[in-house]
Amino acid sequence: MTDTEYPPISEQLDDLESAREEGRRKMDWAAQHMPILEHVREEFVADRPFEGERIGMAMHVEAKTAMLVETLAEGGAEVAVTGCNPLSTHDDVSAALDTHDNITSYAKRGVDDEEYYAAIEAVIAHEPTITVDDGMDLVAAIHEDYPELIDGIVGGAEETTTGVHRLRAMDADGALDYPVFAVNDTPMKRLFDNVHGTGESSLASIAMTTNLSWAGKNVVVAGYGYCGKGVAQKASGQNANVIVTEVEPRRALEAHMEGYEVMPMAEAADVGDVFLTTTGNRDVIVEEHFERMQDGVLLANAGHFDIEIDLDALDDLAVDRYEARDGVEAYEMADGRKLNVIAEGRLVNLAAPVSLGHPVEVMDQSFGIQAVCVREMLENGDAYDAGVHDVPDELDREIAEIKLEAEGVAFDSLTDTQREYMDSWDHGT
Ligand code: RBV
Repeated sequence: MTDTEYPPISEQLDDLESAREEGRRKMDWAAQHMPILEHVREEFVADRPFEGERIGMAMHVEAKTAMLVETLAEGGAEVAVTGCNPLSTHDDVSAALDTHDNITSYAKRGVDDEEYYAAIEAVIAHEPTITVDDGMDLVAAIHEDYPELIDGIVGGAEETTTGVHRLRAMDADGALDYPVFAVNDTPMKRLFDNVHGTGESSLASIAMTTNLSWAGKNVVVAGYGYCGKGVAQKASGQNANVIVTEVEPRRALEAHMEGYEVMPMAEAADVGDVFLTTTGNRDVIVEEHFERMQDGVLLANAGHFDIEIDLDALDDLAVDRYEARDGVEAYEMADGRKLNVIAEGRLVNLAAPVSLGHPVEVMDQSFGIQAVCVREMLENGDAYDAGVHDVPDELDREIAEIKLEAEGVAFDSLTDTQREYMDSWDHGT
């Protein structure tokens, strides 16, 4: 392994022993609710499929992610990991991971931009043969600054919608020089993590941060993709009145047909009590909207990057600004209205002080897919050209079947006659 200037977490904490203990306690809890990773881990411990490989990771370093990191390390890999958001790391978990012989963790909460990228460079200095990203920062840094490493990279896997979007743009430009699995897009990830995970954890984080109720509120959900659908569904389940904003006509219609009010943000700004962005795009809530909002509104973002709410414009409008509670910044307007921003407009389910990320069960699914994608890339890397690849359907099914078995849910299988019927085209009326 190469030495780097940026120190691992173990060299950055004062009370290392108690941090490690607490981190391990959090991981033990997560592990008890992650049957998929447990199953995959047993297989990896027996087969050691990653012997001699170096895996570089940039993810939200907390207890569930730690179980993925350990699972890969137990499969024989040397793993170097850092965060993918300056506020989502749990330092104690990072410290617990760093004790493992095969793992170096650089993740630390509250880093500034410079430290964030220095930690990414420290991971890259391990010269990974596989990358696992959440948001594509690792792939981007390797392509921009260390292209000489690309020849040695078998492939990668990407966790989130924003990362896959960036990768597809890069691929379309002919600029992506190794194969990457779009883990986000596979059913076992997208239909559960994006919908239920984002829905539950975003609302839980906002409720815990503010101690305010959902019932009776006008909740404006910007974007009706999988994340927006989950947020809308769960807010509705908490007795909020949900308003959806969209730019895509089919999605706007879908939201309308599913019983939500649909209107432009300029109108929603007048009536919303809580605003939650899930679009993945920038400038979703901007000055003209801030000017129309009611006193006391809550503003939060559940998209990967902190670009959806224009905080610079809000800051310019504000005559005063103060921390109203842990994780809540109040911006006071000239007319006395206060607009409350949660978690600095960063991914609210991971970046607020009380946030814990998605529930354990959904991350077990997402990370189960990650683990078998890494295995697939190493076993069959030659089959994948440079570019973005769908997760092979049999891997998605493999994870679904492990989960169903763990849940004790039995399901039917096709008879030979049914299979033959489905495969043929000559059965008419
Ligand atoms: N996510 N990770 C967690 N480790 O607690 N919670 C959510 C965690 C992932 C999720 O898969 C989503 O695609 C991504 O974070 C957004 O950065």
